[in-house]
Amino acid sequence: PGTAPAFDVDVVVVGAGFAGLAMLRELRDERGLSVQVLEAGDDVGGVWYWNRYPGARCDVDSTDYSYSFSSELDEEWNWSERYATQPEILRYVHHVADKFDLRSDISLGARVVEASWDEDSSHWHVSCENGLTGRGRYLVMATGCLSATKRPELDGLGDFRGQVLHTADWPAEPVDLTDKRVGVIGTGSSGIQVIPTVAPVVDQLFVFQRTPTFSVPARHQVLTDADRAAIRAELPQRRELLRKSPTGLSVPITRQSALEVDDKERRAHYEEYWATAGFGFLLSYSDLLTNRESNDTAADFIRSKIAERVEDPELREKLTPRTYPYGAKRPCVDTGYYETFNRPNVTLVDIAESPLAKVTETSLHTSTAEYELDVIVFATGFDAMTGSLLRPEIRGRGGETLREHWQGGPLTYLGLATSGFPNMFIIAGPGSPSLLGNVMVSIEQHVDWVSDLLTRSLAEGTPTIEAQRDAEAEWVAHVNAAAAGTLYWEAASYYLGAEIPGKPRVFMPYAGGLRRYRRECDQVAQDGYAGFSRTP
Ligand code: NA7
Repeated sequence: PGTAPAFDVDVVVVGAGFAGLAMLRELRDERGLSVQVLEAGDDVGGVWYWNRYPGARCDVDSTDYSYSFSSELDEEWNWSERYATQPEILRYVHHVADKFDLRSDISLGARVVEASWDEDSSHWHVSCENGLTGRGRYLVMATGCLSATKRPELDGLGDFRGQVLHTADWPAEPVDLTDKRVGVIGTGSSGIQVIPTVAPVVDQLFVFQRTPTFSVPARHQVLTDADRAAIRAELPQRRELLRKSPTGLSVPITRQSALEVDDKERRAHYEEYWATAGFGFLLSYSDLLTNRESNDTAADFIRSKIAERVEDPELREKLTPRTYPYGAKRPCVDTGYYETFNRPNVTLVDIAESPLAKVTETSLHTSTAEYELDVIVFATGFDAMTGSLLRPEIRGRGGETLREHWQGGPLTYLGLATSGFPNMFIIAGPGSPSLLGNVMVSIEQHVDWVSDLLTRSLAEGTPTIEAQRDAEAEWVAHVNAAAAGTLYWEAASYYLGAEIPGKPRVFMPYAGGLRRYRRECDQVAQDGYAGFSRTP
């Protein structure tokens, strides 16, 4: 109270991850708008700043998981590996921030706790936990779809005398796990990366698994100069392909159903994808996510591979997913994950059978046993898609909070805006395809599209932009329809809000594909931004 606002800008961008940085550069350098970025972390990078756990890597090829806006940037940056590690991605982010002088418009350590739409001035008033306040005509939430961390409530956790860590909130200073007794809770993408990485270092590793995971070998490789030269030579075509693809991934797409071929041909086809595709294994046939019978063929193939990778039959059975279709939860890619359980110092604890019960000074207890530990690692993921948008208090027209507006599940128009919250835009939010493919391609589409909308509205003297309620309802229906015929409903996944007790069960990402999504957004723009009210 009493402090003068620290900023008064055209656009307040919340978050300095890949999305926030792209938004800042585009709006400031290409569109001439003033921008203030507010970032909770003490440095830029978003998810790649926080997820510093051992073994953290991107599941998408580094070439495809990079910005496409600057050929100079492409020329000077050399990715060293097919899948970049977290430190290398962070170096890339720093390089971008420095090269395009982005830091001058970013406040670090500024976690937004409140944003309110002021009807009289048609501005957003924004406050941060550290006392920083200011206003902007527009508010862009670039807070990430997997960034609000989630940790199960465990009785007695505060009494534990060892170290408690979360993969997505890993300390900046190195954590020495050498010869420690470590427990990892969670076997999603993060668990699957941290487990094989720390197993050779620690004394004992206990893996607390609730649901076994489908994972396909990542096929990680170090890139040679020749690889990089080949990638560069094809980069423009590759980028074009990504932009036109339904997933933003550079994996060949098959239009064939898994049921159109006989067993022998199918197995050969799966072997081919298994050998190279990584995450793209999911695209090996066109109907793996829409036809259970087709899905079963892929799931059986992966299960047969797990059987080859795990020696002990009982352990193998516990590690084999059987209760949900492959891909209905976000599929994982790994390097030596299943094989890690063949090590004598690694123990799998089935917490579906014996749930976690409590923590004491020395141990993590399940309902049937006690595990003495020095370190507990939560690899339990995030409050996906909506968590980072609902943690701050966002108040729109008439003081309605976003939490109130979304109490039955997120409502968006094109995944980019929500009615009653004028001049607020979301990057990679619910209702966008961002979580079902390469998020970088979604981010760049959102950034360009929203930037066009802002500059055009400002030029036309209609700076106040609001998604119409009926357009929002139609988009939500369209998002539901796109997911209707899929197998996504058959797993308790974060796509559906199943990761948080009490969260509304609605399918949040747009399953119609990035290509179709882009077409729909382009059509809306062509129709004079149909579905948005734009007023002086
Ligand atoms: P995920 O994929 O959401 O995985 C979280 C894991 O933690 C998963 O195995 C969960 O089991 C488990 N979990 C979550 N809550 C609990 C509780 N309360 N008790 C026991 N186990 C629990 O998060 P990640 O960080 O691995 O990956 C996130 C994204 O990063 C990933 O999708 C990629 O996009 C990169 P469950 O399956 O729910 O039974």
